[in-house]
Parts: sequence; C-alpha cells; structure tokens
Amino acid sequence: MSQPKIGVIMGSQSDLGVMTEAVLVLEKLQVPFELSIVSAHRTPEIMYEYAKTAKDRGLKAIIAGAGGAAHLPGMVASLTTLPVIGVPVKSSNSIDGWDSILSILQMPGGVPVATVALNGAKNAGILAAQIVGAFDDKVAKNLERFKIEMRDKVINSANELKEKGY
Ligand code: RP5
Repeated sequence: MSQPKIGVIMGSQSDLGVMTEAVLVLEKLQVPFELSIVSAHRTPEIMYEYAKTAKDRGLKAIIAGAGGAAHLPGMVASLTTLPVIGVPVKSSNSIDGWDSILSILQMPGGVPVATVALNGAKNAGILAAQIVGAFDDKVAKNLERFKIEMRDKVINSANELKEKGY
C-alpha cells in the first residue's frame, strides 16, 4: 500500500471489532492508512511518540477509538496539529457508553476532537476520507461514487416497497 494518509489507532485489541468499520470504509474509498494499538494509559510513551511524529510521517488525520475513561483521542489531539477524529467505543469497562462519549466529546476549548457516534467507526472513516478528499481528487471521486451508491440503495428499497403495493 502507498504512503499512509490516515492513522487508525485504538486503546486496546478489544476495540478492533468496532474499529474495523473504519478500516473497511478506508479500503473501499482507497485511502491509504496505518493501523495500530496505542494506549493512553498502558503505553503513554508510545502514544506520545505516535502523536508527535504523525505529521512528519505524512499522516493527514488520525482516527482514535477508545472506551470507558477514553483519553486516547484527546491526548493525541493535544500533541499534534493534525485533525483527530474520536470514536467512543462501548467497551467492557464502559458503563453504558456515555462515559466513552463524554470523555471524547467534552474537550476543553483549544483542543478539538471531532467525535462521532458511539461505535461510529464507519463515519470516522468517511470523515477522514473527506478530509483527504479536500485535496486528493481520486479520493474525492470515490466519495462521490460512495454517495451515489447510498442514494441508489435508498431509492431501490423505496421502489421495492412500492412494487409490494405500499
Ligand atoms: C480502553 O479501555 C480501551 O480503549 C478499551 O476500549 C477499554 C478496555 O480495554 P481492555 O481492558 O479490553 O484491554 O482504554
């Protein structure tokens, strides 16, 4: 694969099931990415290094997923000027998911994290592709096709209902 443009990281291997949705959509939209596990709490030095070197390594945005006391996206955002997209994960240590959502969403002024829905890794992938698509025509074209596919799917479903007499 060519030079990664998006970094996809998560706090634990247990987040991978959710975060795979981001990977799948980046693959579909042909956005080169790198994938790793980086924990704010268990590997803080690696997290620091990852965030500090991300821009120089050619990344254009970072998707960071975490659950429970989800500090990874915010901490990474504090260490880089790249846009960070946070994915709250409903993890085993999460009470009901709100803990993850609020940990990622309620950032102090000056350090934004673009927070998607609970387990919303698919939208994180699309948003990351849209960031790349702002300056990469091939990715922008893939996004246009993606939107047309979504539209056609809805129209087809509506037509199926019509054919059934509804
Ligand atoms: C968070 O704690 C991780 O992002 C994960 O969502 C959660 C649970 O981690 P494990 O105990 O499953 O490794 O830091």
